[in-house]
Amino acid sequence: MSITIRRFESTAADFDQTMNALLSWESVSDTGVQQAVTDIVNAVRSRGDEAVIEFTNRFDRMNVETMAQLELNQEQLQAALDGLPELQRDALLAAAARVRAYHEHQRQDSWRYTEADGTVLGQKVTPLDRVGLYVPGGKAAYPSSVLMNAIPAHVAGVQEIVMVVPTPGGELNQLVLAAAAAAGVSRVFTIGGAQAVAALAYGTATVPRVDKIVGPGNIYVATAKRMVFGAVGIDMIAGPSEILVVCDGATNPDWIAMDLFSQAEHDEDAQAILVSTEADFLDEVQASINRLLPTMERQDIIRASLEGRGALIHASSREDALAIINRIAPEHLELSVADPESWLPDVRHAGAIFMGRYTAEALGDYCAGPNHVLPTSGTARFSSPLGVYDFQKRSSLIMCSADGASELGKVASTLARGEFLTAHARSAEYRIKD
Ligand code: HSO
Ligand code: ZN
Repeated sequence: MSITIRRFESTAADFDQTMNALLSWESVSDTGVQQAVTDIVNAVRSRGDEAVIEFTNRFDRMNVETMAQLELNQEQLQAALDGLPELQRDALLAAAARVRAYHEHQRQDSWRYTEADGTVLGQKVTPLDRVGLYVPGGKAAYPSSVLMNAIPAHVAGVQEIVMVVPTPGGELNQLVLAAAAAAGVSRVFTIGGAQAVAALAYGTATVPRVDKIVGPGNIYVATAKRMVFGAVGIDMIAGPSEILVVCDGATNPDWIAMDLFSQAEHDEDAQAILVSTEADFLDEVQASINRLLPTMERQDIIRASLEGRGALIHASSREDALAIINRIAPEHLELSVADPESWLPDVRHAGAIFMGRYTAEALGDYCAGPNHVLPTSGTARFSSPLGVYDFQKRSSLIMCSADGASELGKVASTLARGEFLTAHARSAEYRIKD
């Protein structure tokens, strides 16, 4: 049975509206969820561990009495890593090493300079003290995401990384625990949902209060993260995953079909779009899709994603293709073209740019090195991949010389008097030399 993916022409009169409709994505905000999460967050905030235990027993079908039963120790994490089949352990460690090496390049250093009057100015960079990492349970528990979230924090110099992961029915995911060991996670609690987010945000007798919470989660987790934002920092709230492949028509159509599938298989709401200046090539990829889909384990999800939100777009020119890229501001952009370097200067908005026919997004998802936590739903217009910089903060440094204080004092005093702030003016004036 063939699959129907919408086809569009960049020259169509209504192409703008078509794109708007294609890209519109409403994150569902449900008042029932909102209320449930408020109740959970408040309960954890006021009753701490006791509430965490209650919710965990109820939602994750557990039967524990103490928080000690909901914490894993380092030996358990190491045992998970040691217990993996060798091939899997080697792959995990190879990925961790590549991701670490890439992120080392992102570390920002403190800097300072001296003004002519001897005043020293600068910026001091400090890692966050403690970070919480949310890892979903069940089918969306990706060990690769543990690496991608924990390694940049570790590289930034964060001293304590506290991971939470629900274990519905008590089932532990050994690969997730192994990834935690490989990434340098400090503590792991087997709790999840809004209760875990609240415990990290406010702290309980057992769960330490963190400074920032990162990591993906379901609607309850996302709602809880939004709710505790302010008390703690949070990362972005991710929308469904997307890929935009741009191809000049000379890549094997099976490769392109599978690249589209690789995003589509994440979830029914994921979006996979192919743009090409060659109309015949779109036909070839459509044929590959029809032939390959029945061979896919997740064919139902892929079909729903491609039929619901996918598209094959014929661009009349390279300029049109570039305009589409920048309009979409995709999370992942594959430039499957002969000379990706020549396209790059005109690509303004994309979370990650995969250059050339060999660079499958899947390689970036796991092990190329860059982070796979990327801005979704067009937010690449103003935001960046998760990185070391998300776990470092900056303090300004000002150290005035006597001469500097005297000169700056005159400027500050004049401006302060303009604002009728006399104490500011006099504080500055005390330091003016006669
Ligand atoms: N493509 C996903 C990341 C991922 N893929 C994890 C496989 N595992 C979002 O960027
Ligand atoms: Zn992926």
